[in-house]
Amino acid sequence: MLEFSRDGATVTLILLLVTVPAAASAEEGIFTNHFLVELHEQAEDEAHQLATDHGFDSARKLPFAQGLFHLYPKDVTPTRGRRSLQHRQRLEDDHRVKNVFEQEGFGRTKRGYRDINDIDTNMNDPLFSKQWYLINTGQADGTPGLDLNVAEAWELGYTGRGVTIAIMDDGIDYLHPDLASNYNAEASYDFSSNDPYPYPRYTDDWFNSHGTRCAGEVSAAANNNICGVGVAFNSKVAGIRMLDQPFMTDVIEASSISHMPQAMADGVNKGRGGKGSIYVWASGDGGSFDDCNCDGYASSMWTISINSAINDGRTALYDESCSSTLASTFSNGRKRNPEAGVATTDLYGNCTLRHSGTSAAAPEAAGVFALALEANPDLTWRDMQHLTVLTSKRNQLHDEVHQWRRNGVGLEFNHLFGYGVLDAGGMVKMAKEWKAVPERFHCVAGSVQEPRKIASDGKLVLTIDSDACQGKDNFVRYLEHVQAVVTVNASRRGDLNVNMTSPAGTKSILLSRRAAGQRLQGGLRQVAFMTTHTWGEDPRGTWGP
Ligand SMILES: *[C@@H]1O[C@H](CO)[C@@H](O)[C@H](O)[C@H]1NC(C)=O
Ligand SMILES: *[C@@H]1O[C@H](CO)[C@@H](O)[C@H](O)[C@H]1NC(C)=O
Ligand SMILES: CC(=O)N[C@H]1CO[C@H](CO)[C@@H](O)[C@@H]1O
Ligand SMILES: [Ca+2]
Ligand SMILES: [Ca+2]
Repeated sequence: MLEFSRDGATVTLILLLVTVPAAASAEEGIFTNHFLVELHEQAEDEAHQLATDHGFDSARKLPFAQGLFHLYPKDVTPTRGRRSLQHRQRLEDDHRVKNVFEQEGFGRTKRGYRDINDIDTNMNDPLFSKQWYLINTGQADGTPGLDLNVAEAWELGYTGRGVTIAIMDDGIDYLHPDLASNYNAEASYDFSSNDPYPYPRYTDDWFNSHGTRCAGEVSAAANNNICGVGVAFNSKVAGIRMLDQPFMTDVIEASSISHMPQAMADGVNKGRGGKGSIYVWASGDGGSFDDCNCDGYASSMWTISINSAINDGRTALYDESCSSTLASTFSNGRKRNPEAGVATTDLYGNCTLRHSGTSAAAPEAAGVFALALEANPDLTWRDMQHLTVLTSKRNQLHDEVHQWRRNGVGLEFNHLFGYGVLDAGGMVKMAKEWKAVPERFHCVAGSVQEPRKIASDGKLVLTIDSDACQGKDNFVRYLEHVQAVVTVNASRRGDLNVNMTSPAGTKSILLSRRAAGQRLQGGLRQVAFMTTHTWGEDPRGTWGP
């Protein structure tokens, strides 16, 4: 079955199964000026008038956000920079407009190549200027402007106050002078040794430094002359020690995940007084031969799965790609520049410049979400995903394999980076005004149950016509997540490639052919593959390969 969810939804299936390797293409996507504009009035005719007045072709109302419209450009000639700046300015000056959110992110050049010293928050922390992922001025051979845009959120007064982020990892050095003041002991626990003190176990090689490094990215204190500054430097951080054992047991994993709230789906529904715990997951470090849709946590609807980019906008060599990734943050640089890593706190009161991996990227996202939660504590786990989809940006991210595309409601996405790099400033601004999305519905869109054979050319095409449960209580008007539940008999599952195209024409690669899978014998039984690419689309119509 293929399932979607949102104002209802779960559809089912399509599948194109191929045993032929996919050829990589390295085409450049087209850059056009698309804007999300928030109007004071909800009226659609006013939005169309606005579009016409400013030389856009049309405006489309986004079904899941009040007063938000997508303005489409008239021509599709690739353009960059200047024109978009003028457009933005003119839109911002229009009395009908409340807010402008530029999709590609080049609007941020407006901010200019701001000198780190210009920022009001004049940090005295010695590693602050090396934290290019916070403010990228081109340090360590990086691309200026390619960062989390935290400065804008900080300037608006959001620093994570009142929000606790739990790091589920190998423990936290909670005595670290840059972490101690932000440590939330009550929310912390050690599931590896069953006590309330998740201090990392000592090894000669400092192997258990990971959680401490992640904690600093989120919550390292600001302006204390120690190490650097966390994304949400006034947030609290809790340690959940669970990763330091020879093997992970289901019990440890389930109880760690549900610490404070309950097991993951449960936590999503019941955590934070019903608003839902927000789980951030790293897409994985398996590299291009792995597919993160095969990681049950990354591909879960309940987690926000985050991939990583390096400091010049390229993919990291260890990045996996998949259709369930929602957005991206940053890990280290690819060049051997000793300062291109992620600067953060390290074990025993030390600092490091060398943290890396997609698991270095996920905590940055958690920090950005903490800023958004401070701006609007009422955000549900679904609101957070909507905000991520709407405000993340392509910026200068570059994927040599997969093109950037637009889905049926005009949102730009990429198979590896999701909807792009998180933009903390954009996120807190939208969060502040955000009205909770309506109730979530779940609809089984249809299914193909009788066994079908993959043809001799290695392909099988399945289609499903769906009414998205129209006429029923669970009618899905627009999509959030879509899941395809697939069962395939095969001798090697690594040979399988499953693609799916939505009625609006958005293509998702649900499973790519993987070298890593070559070893894997057997097929797939009831595996749920998820895509986020069709976010906001009307699910009615034909789902195909
Ligand atoms: C699936 O999509 C990918 C990326 O567009 C493409 O390379 C591959 O050929 C597709 N597979 C099939 C069977 O069409
Ligand atoms: C697929 O594999 C399962 C388990 O090996 C087997 O029971 C089933 O009969 C197979 N189905 C087909 C259509 O070959
Ligand atoms: C590698 C490194 O910097 N180690 C230092 C960590 O902190 C301890 C205690 O402050 C120092 O003694 C180490 O030299
Ligand atoms: Ca302990
Ligand atoms: Ca500090």
